[in-house]
This record gives sequence, structure tokens and C-alpha cells, in this order.
Amino acid sequence: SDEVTHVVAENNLAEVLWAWLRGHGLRDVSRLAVLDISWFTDSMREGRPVTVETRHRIQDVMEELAESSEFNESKGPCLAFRRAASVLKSLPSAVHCLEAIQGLPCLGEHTKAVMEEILTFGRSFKVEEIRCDERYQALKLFTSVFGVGPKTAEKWYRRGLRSLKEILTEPNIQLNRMQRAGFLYYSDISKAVSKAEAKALGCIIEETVHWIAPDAILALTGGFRRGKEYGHDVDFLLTMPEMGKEEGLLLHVIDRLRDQGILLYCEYQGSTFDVSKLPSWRFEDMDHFQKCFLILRLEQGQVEGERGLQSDPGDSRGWRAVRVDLVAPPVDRYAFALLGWTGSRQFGRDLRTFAYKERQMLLDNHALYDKTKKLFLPATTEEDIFAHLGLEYVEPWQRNA
Ligand code: DCT
Ligand code: MG
Repeated sequence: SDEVTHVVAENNLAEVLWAWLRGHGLRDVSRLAVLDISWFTDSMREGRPVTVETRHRIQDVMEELAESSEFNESKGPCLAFRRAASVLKSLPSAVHCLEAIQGLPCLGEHTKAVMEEILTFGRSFKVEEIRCDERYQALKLFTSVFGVGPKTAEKWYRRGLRSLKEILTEPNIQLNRMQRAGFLYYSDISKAVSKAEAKALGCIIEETVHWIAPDAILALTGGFRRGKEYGHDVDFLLTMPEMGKEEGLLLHVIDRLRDQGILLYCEYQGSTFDVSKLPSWRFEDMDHFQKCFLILRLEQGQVEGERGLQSDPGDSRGWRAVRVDLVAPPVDRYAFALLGWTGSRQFGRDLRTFAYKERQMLLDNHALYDKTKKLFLPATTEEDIFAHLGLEYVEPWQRNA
């Protein structure tokens, strides 16, 4: 391929690959940087362009190991692999040698061993084994459907089902409403959402919300607030300046989206937030605010830029389905919800661990509780929360852990 111009190699792989590439008539390759040989040779065979970024390769392996541990309900290893992926993401450059991982924080023996394997042999035998594992493949496929979690996926796998087609044609399987929507819009919602598409949705949501309540407070959250180019959905937070006025707001928004003919699917969850129960709260992940998980119809004409909608080549529908999450906390919880829903998940997890271990404080999407002083610390902005934690403010784009 003409794409190979610059590659850097480790160990003796350079010689092997050099000879191999020359043997295949590639004369312009100046240097080699290949650490995952199987991936490289597969790419060459299939004619895919070869650009190598070791960091991403190791990071991907860590994500896959995390996912596989999650399927096996091994919470500890799952978090360890996710943390390792996050550490790699934070590095200014790719990891090329064993020395480079020696001083890295948060890496356990197991994750280090996997990294060493990749850096030494160009591959992780463990992850290759996992990739070939029938159960892993099935669970990964099934959980890629909106509304299907690891438990349902496992149930289907145990019934001997292996493909999405088998699920759809198995008469004894009862899909719930969310899963039916997941299958119906599978091809669209498994495609990444671009920044331009997120922006277009932002305009639609803003217009809708402000048509209902001109003084409503609305913010883009999730990966797009962190400046990501692509995401799996678009997340928004909304509230009203006056406490209690946010009640019923989401239901109005949903109605309005339906009236505009762009609501393809909606799962609404009312608030289970109860201020009086605040001190007895468990420190937990899922929050209690009213929220809705939507699938919206986005028209080609609404997306700015040359590339427009992310759609399959030859798809002439002129619209695509996009997953959108709306969350509506009361205004006095807004800053905590904004911090939580901006993510990333790993950043949130690390911040909560820091709060607990270093400050004896409990932080979640609803509140910050000081265990020493036995009181809740109020916040109207994210800056207030960082200040309570004794940390410098961290910009959303710096929270991509
Ligand atoms: N979050 C949360 N409580 C939930 C779900 C999510 O606090 N029940 C947080 C974690 C990250 C953030 O909200 C957004 O969630 P996602 O959309 O899943 O993640 P993302 O960072 O926006 O990534 P993606 O690009 O995949 O959407
Ligand atoms: Mg998101």
C-alpha cells in the first residue's frame, strides 16, 4: 500500500517486517513501527491502510479486557483495565518500550504484564484468545443493541443464540419496547454521532426547551461537552431557575418533540430524588433525577458542514436516528449533575475516589457530603465543587480520562 511511509519498529520485529515489506514490493518504507504484528499483517492482507499508534493499540486491548471482565462480572479486573486504558490515554505520546511503562501510576501487575506482552511480542495472547471466544463475541454483539445489558445477553447466549438474526427470529424471545427500538434503529444508532450532528441536535433541543420555558437553563453534557469529535449519543441537562418548576418539564419537552414528528422512541423515568433521605444515601452511580432516553430523527438539512449526516454510502433517506439523553435535576443539584453528566465515567470515578480517600467526602451526581463536618456542601457551579474538594478547576476538555 502507498499509505506506508513512516513506521517505527521495536525489537527484532523491524528486520522481519522490513524483509516482508520489501518482499511485497514496498520500497518507500523508511522506518517501521509495528507492535501488533497480527493486526499489521491482517491489515496488509486485507489492503487496509496501515497507520500505527501503539498507544491506541494497547488502549484498545485494555478496553477489550475490561469489557470481557465485565461480562464475567469481575468488577476489580474490569476497573483495573479501564484505569490502565485511561492512564495510556493521558500520556503525551505513544508507549514504545518497556521502560516507558515502568514509572506509570495506577498499573497493577496484571495490566503491566499485558502491556509487556504487547511491547515484546507485538500482541496480547490473552486478548486474542478472548476475541476468538464464542461467548465474548456473542455478548459483545448482543450488548451492542440499545436496551440489552449483560444479563439479557447472557440469557440469550445460554439459549444457544449467537446472532442478531437468531434473536429476531426466535419466537420465544419477547423483546421489551427499548430493545425493539434498539433493533429497529440498530444500524443508525450503532454509528458514531459527529460533532456537527450533536450541534444540530443542540439547536433542536434548545429551540424546543425554550419554546416551552424561555428561562430554562440548558447545557450540553457528556463527551461533546468534553470536546470529543464523536460520541455514541448526545447528552443534555436542563433545569429551571426556580426550584420545583423543573417538575413536568421533561414531559413537556417530550410532547413537543413528538408534535414536531422527530420523536422515534422515548423512555421516560420520573424523579426518585428525595431531599429528606439525603443523609442516608448510599454512595452510588445511578442518579435519581427525572430523565429520558430518546431516539430522535435528525434531518440531513439540519446538519452543517460538507459531510452532513453520518450515514452509509448509498443511503438516500436524508435522515438518521440519533440517541439523545435528557436529564432534569432541580436547580440546587444542577452543578453536581453537570459535573457527573459531563463525565468521563473514569474521571467521575477518580474524582469520587479522591473525594472519599483524600477529603473524607462523598461525591455523587446529587451532592457533596463532608463526613468529618457531617454536612452537605452546597454548590451552584462546578467551580464550587472543585473548590470544596481543594482542587483547581478542571476544564471539561481536560476530563477525558
Ligand atoms: N453518567 C451518569 N449516570 C448515568 C449515565 C451516565 O452520571 N446513569 C455520566 C457518565 C458520563 C456521562 O454521564 C455521559 O454518559 P455517556 O453518554 O454514556 O458517555 P460519554 O462520555 O458521553 O461518551 P459517549 O461519547 O459514548 O456518549
Ligand atoms: Mg454521551
